[in-house]
Amino acid sequence: MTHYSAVKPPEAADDWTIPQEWDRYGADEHAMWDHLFERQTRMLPGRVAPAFLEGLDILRLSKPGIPDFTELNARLMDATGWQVVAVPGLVPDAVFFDHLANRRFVAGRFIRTPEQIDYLEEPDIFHDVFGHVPLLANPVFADFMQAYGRGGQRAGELGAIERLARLYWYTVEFGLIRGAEGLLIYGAGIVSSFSESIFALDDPSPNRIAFDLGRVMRTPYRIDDFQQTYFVIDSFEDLLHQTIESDFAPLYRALQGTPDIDPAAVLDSDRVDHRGTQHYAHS
Ligand code: HBI
Ligand code: FE
Repeated sequence: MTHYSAVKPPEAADDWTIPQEWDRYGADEHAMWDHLFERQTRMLPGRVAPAFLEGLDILRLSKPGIPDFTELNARLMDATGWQVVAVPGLVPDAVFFDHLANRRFVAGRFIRTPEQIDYLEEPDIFHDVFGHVPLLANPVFADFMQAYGRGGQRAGELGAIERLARLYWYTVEFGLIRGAEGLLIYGAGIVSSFSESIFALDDPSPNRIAFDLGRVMRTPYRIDDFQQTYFVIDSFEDLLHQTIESDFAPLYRALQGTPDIDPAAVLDSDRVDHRGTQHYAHS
């Protein structure tokens, strides 16, 4: 859950969107995109879900540098009916969910500076577009994201936004998936980060535990460092079925009053791929 007192900037529309103004990016900004793109695409093969690499093709656009949303959207619309829209920064939950429910993904239009290359607080266009858009070209994942938006609209009424935000965090942002020869990454927060792409898969420190919806909804997360636990899905179909095709209201009720689970903990009921040493978190 995002805690901030957001005031809509006057240049934004009622739905918080702003024009991308692609012509206004400078050469240094395009060069930053190219550098990040090259660094990630060199490292990701063999570490990322094949669906991500398939989706990456739609980001290889005719102009160099930062993708022009007009061009990107033509391809994304063809693939799955999704669109990318520019926003000034974090938007209120209800606005965010409304866009997702209508197959629009909100993206920051600014790009990080050299000083922010490996850590920034607000999502920039590299995280939002490189990290999130490739999987939006996958039909199953695209449906999951829309269903998440619809679930968000209902969670607001049920006072369960934080539970749903945990689901997003441990899947869309920091999810792992079982591949034929081992675990792979797919979460946007991992695939857009050089260091976490390695840490999440190779480091002995974090736990890697099979995804379980109720378990995830009881697990708080940290936003300012590597995760202490990653959750592993079997497939995007399985994620879609475990989440969307069920009504969350009974689950929210069942979870009411249950204590949160320490983000570093492993439970007896967990299906464990790797029990983390947690040496990173304690160092
Ligand atoms: N706004 N721009 C933007 N990007 C996000 O990922 C985002 C947001 N607002 C709210 C939000 N995410 C989350 O709090 C929801 O998933 C709960
Ligand atoms: Fe993100």
